[in-house]
This record gives sequence, structure tokens and C-alpha cells, in this order.
Amino acid sequence: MNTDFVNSQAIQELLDRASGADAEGGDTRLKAITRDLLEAIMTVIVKYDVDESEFWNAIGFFQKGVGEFGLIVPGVGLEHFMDLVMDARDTEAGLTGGTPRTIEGPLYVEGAPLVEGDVDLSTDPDDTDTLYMTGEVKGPDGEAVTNAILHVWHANSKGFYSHFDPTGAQTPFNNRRRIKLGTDGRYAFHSKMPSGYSVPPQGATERLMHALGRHGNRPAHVHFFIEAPGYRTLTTQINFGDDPFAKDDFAFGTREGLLPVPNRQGSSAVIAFDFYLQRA
Ligand code: MBD
Ligand code: FE
Repeated sequence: MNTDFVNSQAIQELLDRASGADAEGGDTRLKAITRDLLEAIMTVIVKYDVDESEFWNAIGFFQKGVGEFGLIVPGVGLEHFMDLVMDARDTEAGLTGGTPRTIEGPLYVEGAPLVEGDVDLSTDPDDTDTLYMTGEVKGPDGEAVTNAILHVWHANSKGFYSHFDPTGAQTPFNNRRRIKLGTDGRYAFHSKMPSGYSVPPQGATERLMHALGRHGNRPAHVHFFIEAPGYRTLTTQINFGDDPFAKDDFAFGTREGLLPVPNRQGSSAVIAFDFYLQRA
């Protein structure tokens, strides 16, 4: 069958009614987006001769996968795509430079303890090395950014995040802090070394990855939001440059400029990393 079928009067009328195009009230922009999304799905169904069993298999996948939707989105590259879109919009607006943004992922939790100074992120014991991170938050002219808040969160040595640990082993804000910085923009923290993340075994994301011939692993990494008065909030992360998945991240979160190699000595690993914010 030809995809012209979707352009037939019957299907176009169906799309108008389904998207509320003819209906009074509702959100005009949402109507237009909904219409185009549905039309795109219909076109794919016709183009690939998707049959009934494939259709219901897909519906079942999304039904079972709702709990992992936040993981499927980065897994299929959509979250990274949004970063590329925002980068391109910045370039168009003449905004360049600064630390690259990269995906937030689904595992941030609000309300982490607000702390100051050279802090320990890890409240729970963990049988692994100690990570030391230091650096400075700077503006476009290399100036120190004052009164920034650095949100930082990462996994434990099993690759599990507090609040999402399937073993129930972690206290609520283990490896999560908001660090209040001073006038010099400097930060310093240490914590128990994170390991790479893997999607839940047998979950919807893993099933999709395997069906695509892919895997569901991320390199070890540390997430950040950095907010400061007068500057644009940056969402980013560093991924360990010496991790086997550093160049093969299932979530597309690793980027050039965000892959420092930890300086490992004995049971400690040191990363020096400066962040560059753009003005608001
Ligand atoms: C993570 O830890 C993560 O950062 C992303 C983007 C997806 C899944 C798990
Ligand atoms: Fe993560």
C-alpha cells in the first residue's frame, strides 16, 4: 500500500476530528502538534505494512514501559536530540562557548541537602575508591561566578542511585547534594566512586535495546545543574574518559569536552574540572 492512503479524504477527516482541529476550545498549538504526530505514526504504519499483531505488540510495549519512559527517551536519542536542537538555536542567536550542555536523565531528585565548603557527598559506606573533584565556575570572560549553587548527583559503586536503588540499600540523598559556592566560584567535593549505569534487567528499555541489537550501558558519570544569579542554568555531566563505555553510551550523554580522565592513584581518583556558564 502507498502512503498516499494517509492523504485520502477519509484519513484527513479522521485526523481533523482526532486532533480537535474542528472542535471549539482547546489549545491550538497542541492540536497542530497532535495532528502531525498522529499523521507521522499513520504514515509509518502504512509505509512498513505494520500488521495487527505488530501494532498491538507496540501498544503493549509502551503500556508495560510507562515506568521506564524516562529511560527509553534518552535510550532512543531523543533527549540528546533536544540538546542538539538547543545548541543549534543558541548558535542561530549568536550564543557560543561555555561548557557543553548534556542530558539530565531521569534520576535527578529535588531537595538534596544544601551544603557549603569542601563536602562529602556520600552518606552511606561503599566499598570503592574515593573521587575528589575540584574546580571553578566561571563566566564568559573568565570571571568567577559568585553565589552559584552546584547541584551534583551520581550513582554508587553498583551503578544505583539513591531514591531509585532496587536493593533498597541507600539512604535518601546519598551521593546527592546542592553545594552553595562563594564569591570565588570554587567548588570541591569528594565521594565514593560511581560505577557505570545499566538499565534494569528484563525491563522495557533493555528489551527494546536488545531488539535493536544494542546495549543499555552508560559509562561512570557525575551529573550537574549549575545555577547562579545573572547566568543561564547549565545542565551537564562529566563521564569518565577511561570507562569502557566512554565512547559507547546508550543514552548519548557523553560529549566532547565532558570526558575527563580521572587521575587514579592508590584508592583515590582526582578530577579537576572548570565549568563555564553563559550570561542570562
Ligand atoms: C542515568 O544515570 C542517566 O544519567 C541517564 C541519562 C539515563 C539513565 C541513567
Ligand atoms: Fe546518571
